[in-house]
Amino acid sequence: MNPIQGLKSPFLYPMNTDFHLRSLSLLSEQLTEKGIDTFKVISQISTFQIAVPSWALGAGGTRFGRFSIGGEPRNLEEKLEDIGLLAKLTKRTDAVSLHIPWDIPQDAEAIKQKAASLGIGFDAMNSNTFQDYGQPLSYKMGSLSNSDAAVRAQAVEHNLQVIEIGKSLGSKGLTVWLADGSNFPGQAHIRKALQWTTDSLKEIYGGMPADWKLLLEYKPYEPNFYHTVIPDWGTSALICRHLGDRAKVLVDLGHHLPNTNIEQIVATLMHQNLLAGFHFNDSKYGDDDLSTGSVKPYQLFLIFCELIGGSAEGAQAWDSISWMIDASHNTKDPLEDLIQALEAISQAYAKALLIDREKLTQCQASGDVVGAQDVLQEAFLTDVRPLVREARIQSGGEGDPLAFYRSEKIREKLIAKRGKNAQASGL
Ligand SMILES: [Mn+2]
Repeated sequence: MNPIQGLKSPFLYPMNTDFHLRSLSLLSEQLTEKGIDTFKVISQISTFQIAVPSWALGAGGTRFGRFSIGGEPRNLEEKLEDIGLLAKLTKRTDAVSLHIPWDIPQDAEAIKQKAASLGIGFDAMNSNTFQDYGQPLSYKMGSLSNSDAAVRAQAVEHNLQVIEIGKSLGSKGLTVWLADGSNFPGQAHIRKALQWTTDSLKEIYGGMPADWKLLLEYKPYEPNFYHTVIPDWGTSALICRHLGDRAKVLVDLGHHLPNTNIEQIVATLMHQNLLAGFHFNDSKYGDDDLSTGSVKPYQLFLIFCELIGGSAEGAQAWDSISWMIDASHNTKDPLEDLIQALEAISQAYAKALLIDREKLTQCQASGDVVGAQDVLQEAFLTDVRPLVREARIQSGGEGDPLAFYRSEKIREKLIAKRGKNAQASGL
């Protein structure tokens, strides 16, 4: 019997319903034959939510220039409205990650209410000590690692303020990414810089409420090109060990040297219960901040293999991991790009859910290399789009969010409302 017979999807927007139901039906039959529960997979995809940062709604630009997209949000309220729209169409996001000082709420209670009315909560807060933004002392020579104790104190104080703002909004985490490092050999005392950073982070960690976590991001280079104080997951993990259980390592997919085995990093961190979460993006060379899944979808799939395996085997709880998109939009409409990214992440997750774990374990135990690769490929090559679509529809989202966005001319409407040269704060 067709396991999805009788299932009627309440499409909000006209699309090829018949095609969708036939695809879903066929896929469901194939999965049932493999012993996979289609409904369970759909419900797992449905509950998976990825936060969107407040800086992702406008055109990012590069150091060579910035090209306006038009109709970009002009303030925090409009950023929330854009994320609210994404939430409504995709049902894959339910939280915003705020960047301070770019998005300091003037009236925290009003912002909290506005977000709630749009179905949005507040994910981890992001502090910023990588630029001078009107504060008394400059971060040109570093912030938490600065050789001047007064600068370090100022940077610590900023982070403590970010925690206070986050508390007023209901956030439960602080993400710290440092640009600290040096451009030339001899410029910085490498050991002292690491110690100062650790000491500064201890003060920040001590200022967090007991139910908060600290997400410590690493990056090998840029904006500093000779040395970065927290260049890799290992250094981040070392510092976290000095801070406490609620400090964990944040993996930004673009923050690795080319060809780094990121799925191995994920597995290792989970093994130590040290994985804080993700900043999803994709890259060809470095911190390109391209749309997730646009360049290396197989890598993203392999990362989810480790995540699902690690959580199923009890290495680290799935719910303890934070999910966020961190991409920059230079050529695409940010909302269209975010729709694509949310879709790509959902697909990678869905494919990884289809892996025959038992068979994979057998292959690993018996040294069947060909078989192991085949197990992974079998899952990866499955077209899971009907599952992702059905999950979205069942949650009340659009069957085809991108088509809806385009046919409803949403960008044109935003330009009419906000103007052609509207610009988001901080970009
Ligand atoms: Mn990041």
